[in-house]
Amino acid sequence: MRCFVAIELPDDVRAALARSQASLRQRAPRADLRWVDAAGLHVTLKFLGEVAEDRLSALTDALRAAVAPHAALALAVAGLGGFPSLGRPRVLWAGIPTGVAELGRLAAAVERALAPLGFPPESRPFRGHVTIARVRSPRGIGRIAAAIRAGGDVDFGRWTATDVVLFQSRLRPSGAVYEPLARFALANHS
Ligand code: 2AM
Repeated sequence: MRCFVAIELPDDVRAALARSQASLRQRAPRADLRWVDAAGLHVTLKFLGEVAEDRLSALTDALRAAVAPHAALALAVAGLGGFPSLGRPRVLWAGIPTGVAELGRLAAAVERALAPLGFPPESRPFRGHVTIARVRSPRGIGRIAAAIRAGGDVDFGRWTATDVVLFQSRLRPSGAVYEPLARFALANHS
């Protein structure tokens, strides 16, 4: 099964992001984007790819141990941008301006714990973000970029993340559907 490790967003943050997606879509109706369904918006910590079912218990044990020493995370989502750039984006994202260092340490701990299980570390540095759309082709992207630039630094809200989730990603013709397989509590000290 195809899996990844992520932090879920609370309903109000997902709703604020969904409003922003709808407004961008309205301003650039011809843009060739695949919008991430609001229910599936998340902060990826580590993409695992294919995981054999008989490796799941080793994986969950390693994740539980890696996550447990880290404190609950005060996070915020604000601002929109594009990877690799807003001028020529492949992905549109919402940023994480608060809790970046802690989130990076958590992602690094997850990577270290999973490397011995055969999940290779990323070559690129971790940049916490919420993917809101994937670009299919550059058609109409200029208007999206202009709308994002004109919109300024939109605030989508803040919350304290108390756990990390192992998700299964099922690829459907209508887009990926994400199902939580296991949750790992962050420590409740601050
Ligand atoms: P993203 O948010 O940066 O796009 C589930 O597919 C999650 O895993 C996505 O949110 C995606 O992160 C992340 N991911 C990282 N590498 C991936 C890859 N090679 N294929 C699919 N998803 C990947």
